[in-house]
Amino acid sequence: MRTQVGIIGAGPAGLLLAQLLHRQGVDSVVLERQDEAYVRSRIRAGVLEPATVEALCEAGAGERLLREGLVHHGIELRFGGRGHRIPVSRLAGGRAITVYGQQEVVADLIDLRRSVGAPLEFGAEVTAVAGTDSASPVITYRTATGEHELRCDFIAGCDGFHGVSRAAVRPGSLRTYQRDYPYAWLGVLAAVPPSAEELVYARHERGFALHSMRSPQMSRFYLQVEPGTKATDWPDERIWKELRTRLATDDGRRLDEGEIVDRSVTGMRSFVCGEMRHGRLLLAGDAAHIVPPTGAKGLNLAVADARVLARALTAHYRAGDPGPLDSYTATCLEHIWRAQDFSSWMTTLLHRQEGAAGEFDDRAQLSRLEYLCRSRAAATALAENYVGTGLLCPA
Ligand code: RFL
Ligand code: PHB
Repeated sequence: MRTQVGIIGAGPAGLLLAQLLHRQGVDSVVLERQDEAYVRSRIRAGVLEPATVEALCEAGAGERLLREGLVHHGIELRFGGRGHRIPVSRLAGGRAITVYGQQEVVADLIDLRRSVGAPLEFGAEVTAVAGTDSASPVITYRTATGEHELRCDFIAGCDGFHGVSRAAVRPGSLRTYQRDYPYAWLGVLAAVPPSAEELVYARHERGFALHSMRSPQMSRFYLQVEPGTKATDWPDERIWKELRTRLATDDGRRLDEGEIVDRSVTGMRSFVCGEMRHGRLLLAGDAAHIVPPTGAKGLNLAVADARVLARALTAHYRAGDPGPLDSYTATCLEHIWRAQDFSSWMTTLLHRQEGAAGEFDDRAQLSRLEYLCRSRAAATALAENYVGTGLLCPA
C-alpha cells in the first residue's frame, strides 16, 4: 500500500492533520493501535483555546462544538477559603475558552473522516518506522489479519508520548528537555451538574483541586495525589470528602455529589523534543512534547502542531516549497515553549509540596496568588497565556 502521508495515531493531532490535508487534496492513511470504541471514550482534556476552536471550524469539525461547547469568560482561583475571579476575556482582548471534551473533538474528527471516505484504520499497531532518511519511508503495522507495510512520502508521528515514532529517531540526534513533578492527578468524571459556573482552581493545605465540567449535566474534578497512587485507592466517599475539603469556602458554597462514572490517575511531566523533523519523519502533539495538565495546554498544542504541519506539507505538495517544512520545528517551538513555561508556572502556583523547601514555597505561593488577585498586570499575564498568546494567529 502507498500514500502521500502516513499518519500514526488517531488522537487529536493525527485526526486533525489528516482532515486538513484532505481539504488540500493531500492523501493520507491514519493507523491507530486501539479500537474505535476505546478511542471515542477516552476521557482527557476539556479546555479549548480560541485558536483551537478556529482550527477545528476551519477543518469542518466545528458544528457540534459551536452548538454544545460551553463558552467561559473567566476562571476562579480559590485559596484561603475564598474565591477570586480572574476575568480572563476582559483581560485578554475579549477572547474566551470553550469547554468541550477531547473525546468529543476526536469523535467529530472520526465522523468527518468517515463521511469523506478517507482511510482510517483502527486496531492497526505500528511496530516499525524505517527509511526516514530516504524519499520513501515505510511504516510496518500489525492488524488482526497479519503484518502490513505502508510506503509513504512522509510519516507523521502523532502517536502520543509512548508511541513508536520518537523511539525510531537515531539515538544521539535527539536533544530533549524534561522536568518531573513530585505529584500526580486523580481525575474523576461525575454525573452531576457542575456546582460552579466557571472552572475553579483551588490551592489548599491538603493539595490542589480542580472543579471543571463537560456539560450542564456532567462535572469533571481533579485532585493532587502522590505519584504511584492507584485509582482504586480512592473509593467514592474518599473522593467526595477530599473535594469538599479542598474546595470549601468560608461562605459555605455547596458541592453537589453524583455517581462517579470514571476515575484515573495521570502523572505530571514537562518534556520537549528539540527537533520535531527527522528526515521524512515529522513528530506532532504529545509525541514531541508533554505538559503538566494544570495549564490545559496539551490538546491545544497538538492542534497547533497539526495546523503548522498541514500548512507545511501543503506548501510542499502544492507549490514545491520546502521552506515551511524546513522551519516546522522552529515555528512550533515558539508556541510550545510559551505553553511549557505557562504550564509549569500554573503547576507550581497551585500544588502543595512537602518538606522544608515546601514551607518557603508555600509562603511565596500564597503571595503570588494574592498578587494575581490584586494586580491587573499579573492577572493579565495569566489570562493571556490561558487563552493562548496567539503567536500563531496574531489578533
Ligand atoms: P494522543 O491523544 O495521545 O493520541 C495518540 C494516539 O496514538 C496511538 N498510538 C498508536 N497507534 C498506532 N501504533 C502505535 N504504535 C501507537 N502508539 C500510540 C494512541 O493509541 C493514541 O490514540 O496524542 P495527541 O494526538 O498528540 O493529543 C495530545 C492530547 O491527547 C493531550 O495532550 C491532552 O489530552 C492533554 N490534556 C489536556 N490538554 C489540553 O489542551 N487541555 C486540557 O484541559 C487537558 N487536560 C490532558 C488533560 C491530559 C490528561 N491526561 C489523561 C494525560 C487532562 C488529563 C487528565
Ligand atoms: C479538564 O476539564 O479536563 C481540565 C480543565 C482545566 C485544566 C485541565 C483539565 O487545567
